[in-house]
Amino acid sequence: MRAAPDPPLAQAAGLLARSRRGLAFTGAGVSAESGISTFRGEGGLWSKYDPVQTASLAGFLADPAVYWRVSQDRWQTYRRAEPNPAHLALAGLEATGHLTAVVTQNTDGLHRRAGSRHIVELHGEGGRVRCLDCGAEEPRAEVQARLSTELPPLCRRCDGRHLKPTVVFFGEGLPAAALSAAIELASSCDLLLIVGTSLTVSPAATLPALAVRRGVPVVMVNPEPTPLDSWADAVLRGPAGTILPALTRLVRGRGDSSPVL
Ligand code: BJW
Ligand code: ZN
Repeated sequence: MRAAPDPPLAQAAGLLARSRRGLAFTGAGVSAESGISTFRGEGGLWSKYDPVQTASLAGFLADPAVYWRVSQDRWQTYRRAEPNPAHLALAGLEATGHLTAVVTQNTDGLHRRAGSRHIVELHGEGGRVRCLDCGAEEPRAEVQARLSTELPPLCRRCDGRHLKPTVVFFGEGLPAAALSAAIELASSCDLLLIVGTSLTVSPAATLPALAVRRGVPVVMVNPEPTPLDSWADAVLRGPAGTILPALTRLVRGRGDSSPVL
């Protein structure tokens, strides 16, 4: 006899099955099972490196080489990483019409590689580098290739030391178009699926309130407690790579263990 599904999982599946404008909001935890470390918590990037030096505009301007030393390795990890079952499940839920978009704080590009189509990248994307002095842009891959001999890398146009990936640091504004798209989506969704974020960084962390205050159902997927758990209609405590495929199977009305995609 097949075991009855876990009640929060079944509840979340029911909510998702009924939604027509579901929105996923993701953070570093969705990529943890792809081998990319999160920022906070045990084993997180900032248990090893100072966030002021490696993720703030002030720290970067003070000494770009410190940032690039850390970023050199992290970029290699991004390049080697593959989308995991959580990314694939979200792409599948979009393809079947249960989600309309993914708003992500991640800069690793894995949602796109998994097949999600409507993606809003709130904290920019890691694939390009821009000179803060003259505005010249080049692909990250080209800058990465010269890091072994040039640290910090220098701008090819103005020779300046302030080449910075187009990811958003503390103290920088978010890309205006992405922020307004995210606000619009969070203000019009009929379900919010929050996955793998500690909800500690603003303004991203304020987006769920736009759904919560309209009484829209919230499903939380995270192995650890978050500040919004008490507002969630279903809290699914566990790794996204296990929970989201299981959720997808239930949404599709197949309570078995066949592959999601
Ligand atoms: C799993 C899992 C598994 C693990 N499955 N889950 C004081 C009060 C309030 C705000 C401020 C303040 N002082 C300053 C601010 C503003 C500041 C801010 O919010 N600071 C707070 C931290 C205090 N914000 C900013 O500066 C933002 N800009 C801004 O406000 O601009 C104003 C402005 C306007 C005009 C001109 C100038 C300024 C910018 C924020 C940029 C954030 N950038 C970073 C670095 C990007 C670099 C890169 O990607 O390379 O973005 S910081 C870092 O945190 C990164 C992330 O996107 C972001 C969010 O983290 P996330 O995704 O939640 O990850 P974690 O590690 O925190 O959590 C992972 C979660 O996954 C955990 O819950 C785990 O349990 C879970 N998990 N395994 C599912 N298998
Ligand atoms: Zn330049």
